[in-house]
Amino acid sequence: MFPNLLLKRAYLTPERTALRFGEEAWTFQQLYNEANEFAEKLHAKGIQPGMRIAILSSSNAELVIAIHGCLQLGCELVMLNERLSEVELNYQLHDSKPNILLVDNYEREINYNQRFSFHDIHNNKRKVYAMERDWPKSRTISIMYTSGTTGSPKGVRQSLENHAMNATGSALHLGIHPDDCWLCVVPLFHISGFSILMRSVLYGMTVSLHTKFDPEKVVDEILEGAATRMSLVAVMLQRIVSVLENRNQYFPDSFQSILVGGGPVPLSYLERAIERNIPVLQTYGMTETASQTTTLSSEDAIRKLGSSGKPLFFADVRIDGEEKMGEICIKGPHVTKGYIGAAESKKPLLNGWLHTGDIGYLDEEGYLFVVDRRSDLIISGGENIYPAELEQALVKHPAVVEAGVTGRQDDKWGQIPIAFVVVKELVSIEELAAFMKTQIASYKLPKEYYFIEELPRNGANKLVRRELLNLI
Ligand code: S0N
Ligand code: AMP
Ligand code: MG
Ligand code: MG
Ligand code: MG
Repeated sequence: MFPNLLLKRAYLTPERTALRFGEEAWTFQQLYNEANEFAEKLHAKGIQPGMRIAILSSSNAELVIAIHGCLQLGCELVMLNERLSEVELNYQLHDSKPNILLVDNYEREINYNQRFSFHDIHNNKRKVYAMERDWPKSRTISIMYTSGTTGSPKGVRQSLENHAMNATGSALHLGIHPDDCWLCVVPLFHISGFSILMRSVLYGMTVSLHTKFDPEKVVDEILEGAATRMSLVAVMLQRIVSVLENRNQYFPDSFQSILVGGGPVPLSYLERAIERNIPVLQTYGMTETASQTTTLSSEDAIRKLGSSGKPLFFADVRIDGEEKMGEICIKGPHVTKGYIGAAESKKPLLNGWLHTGDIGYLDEEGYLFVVDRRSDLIISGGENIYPAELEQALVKHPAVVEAGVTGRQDDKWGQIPIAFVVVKELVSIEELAAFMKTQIASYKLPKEYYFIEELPRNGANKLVRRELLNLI
């Protein structure tokens, strides 16, 4: 058993600031009180411990209270990506079958038979529930969907042990200071953001939460000395560095570190960041590992530029294959125990190791270099796009017989998806694009379409996506 995280934290450091959002702030005691109230009101709606709750919300204080409220009641969370299309969200709801769906506002275009807004819950009466002082380590805290090579996203379970051991390994690596404040501009529905909330309750650390990523605001807050840590993807780092360059400013020495991950980080971004006194630490992590697995240390930041560092204390990494370079495999208490829904029977581990599909190598000193991503995965601005998902959506159009999608390098997003279609009747690009808009989140939409005679296939008749770009 582990302690009830927020209860324990509110007992240890009740007066410390837990959360800042806009002009408002909450101590850990206040956060606990509001979370407990939310839990009682949920309970009065008939929600019982052990139930599953899906949440669709942008990052705001109400979401943080709702997350902790659901956890206090003993429920598990399905964190929905608010950028997804209705079709994609319906798939995840159908797959996870939550007892209720919570939304931050009524305008959300998503229906569910048991749907409540945060407001509905706040307006409800209270009903006392049996608060648990200890939580089983194996308890599922969160479920996040991550796409697979087959095209259907899988719901990944992140247990209490996964989160707690990850946050502990992170702290052993980065160190913690009582005055630390972690700026959260990455989404709470991704593990990049959710892990910040977990670190906060385990460390007694303040989170400064922003709804929208605004690099100017981020720089202002850091120059005021109001935040000491942050998590970013490469695109966001680039925007922050550009602001500093334009204003000819530098990060203050009091700022501790930025974790940069979620996809490859161009060396030039890292160099420009260091130039602006930004302590950047490249990190390699994923949904299946409740965030970080390896992270560079500040003392190695320059000497090992481009490396994602060494495994955190409890984590282990090995390279599978005959050569120096091969598939990155991960072991440790932060690795998921498995999936839910349609993917429930899929075993995440092979002989105790998570096979990531990512390609990399460990140098002679044991530092990880991630060289290539898992098969065919396109990462645009830190968001994953699986070609198979777009291909399946494209062929749903009556004119499309076959489709192939691949990624192309892009200065703005890192990579962008490009679509190739074989059609049986005349159809315009505009029509295809409009159709795709009804199926797929806008950040995933193909940026270009090409009509081709046939898809490049190998001897086994399998689509060879990397040959698609040669066709244009
Ligand atoms: C980069 C972000 C902030 C861009 O969003 P922005 O600028 O706010 O855009 P919007 O105003 O919302 O939309 C404007 C138009 O741009 C399109 N768009 C938005 N995002 C993208 C995108 N990524 N790619 C392509 N287009 C995009 C919109 O669709 C809109 O277009 P129209 O008008 O046509 O609709 C935003 O994308 C963002 O927040 N990205 C980061 C997401 C993230 O956190 N990813 C990480 C996921 N991975 C993990 O969590 C595992 C790794 C991990 O844990 C980690 C990662 C990083 C750091 C630390 C860790 C850790 O281990 O702790
Ligand atoms: P997600 O599936 O959203 O959890 O994202 C995890 C994936 O992002 C990994 O499997 C990698 O493909 C990629 N990724 C994460 N960190 C890095 C990194 N430091 N360098 C390169 N790719 C990364
Ligand atoms: Mg994924
Ligand atoms: Mg996004
Ligand atoms: Mg069709």
